[in-house]
Amino acid sequence: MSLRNRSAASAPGRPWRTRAATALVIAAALATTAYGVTNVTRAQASPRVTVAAIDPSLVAGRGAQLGIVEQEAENATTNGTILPFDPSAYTLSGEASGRQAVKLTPGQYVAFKLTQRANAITIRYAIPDAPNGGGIDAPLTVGVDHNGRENTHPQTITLTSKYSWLYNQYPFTNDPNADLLHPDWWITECSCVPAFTTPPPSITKPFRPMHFYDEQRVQLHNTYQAGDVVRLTMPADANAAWTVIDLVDLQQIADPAPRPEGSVSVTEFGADPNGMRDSADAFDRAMKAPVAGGRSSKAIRSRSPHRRPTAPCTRVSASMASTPPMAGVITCTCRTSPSRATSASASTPIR
Ligand SMILES: [Ca+2]
Repeated sequence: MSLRNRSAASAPGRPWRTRAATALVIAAALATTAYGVTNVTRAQASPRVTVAAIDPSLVAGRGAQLGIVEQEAENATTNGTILPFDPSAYTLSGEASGRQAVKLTPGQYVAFKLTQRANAITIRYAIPDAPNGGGIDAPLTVGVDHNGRENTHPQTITLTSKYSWLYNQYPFTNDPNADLLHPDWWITECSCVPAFTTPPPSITKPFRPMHFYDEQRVQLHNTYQAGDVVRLTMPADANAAWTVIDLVDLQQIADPAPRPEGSVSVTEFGADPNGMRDSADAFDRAMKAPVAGGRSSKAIRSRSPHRRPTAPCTRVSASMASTPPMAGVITCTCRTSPSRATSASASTPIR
């Protein structure tokens, strides 16, 4: 805008300098907020849906349609700290979608306004590692602002860093206190080969922390509508020093699929329907059932009346559905003739 236009655009009695100064103050305030000041509530004027942190219009028609609405935490409402944009390696921002995230301390929250109905949420988060590696568990409260009431039906979930946090050089380690795994490798930190450098360079520990984020899926108490607000709060008495929220995926998940007649359920073999306990042995026991002439063999015969197995199942596999409530899927491959194999699957919800 030229000076002339600036003058013309100014309101009577309010020179453009004043307006410009006001704009600068507002811009400065926004910039301060955007680049991370704690205890400043960042209000979400309107929910901003993105795909991998970019405008959905830029990827329209590309990729699978998963029925997921994604919002970045840095665009949501929060009284935590918005981590500044930073693409640097080995930083929480650098590994975050959009290279930004929200850092909460105990008592702080980040809140996402729904743009369409949803009954489930996937949370991408990071929490600190244990001092000597191995991860920690920490709580996070998931509630919904609904019908004018804040944080209705809160449920406290357990986040974990047991499956995140790697350090050092390939093939990496979970030990933040480890020395260089390959001191005879050239590294960028000193632009040298430490083992062949005199005096030896000082290497900061933990060396190259990475792989900070994990995800957790949560089924909400109800189906909520556009305008309702999903609020993630770090409990005031949380044991972790901080919790970083990168993004959430909101979705309306279907009811559990009906259990196929004659199928087996992995829960009958001890699988944990909440996904909190290792259920691998239960899946193994369920998969062995067809070989032992169990009910899933009947299912295969009933589903394939013209492909009656002439021999027991020779190979089985199992998988979990990607959305809650998780469904265990058992797939058996049976030989129907010496030269031909067919497959059948038994799928059942395990909630
Ligand atoms: Ca993010």
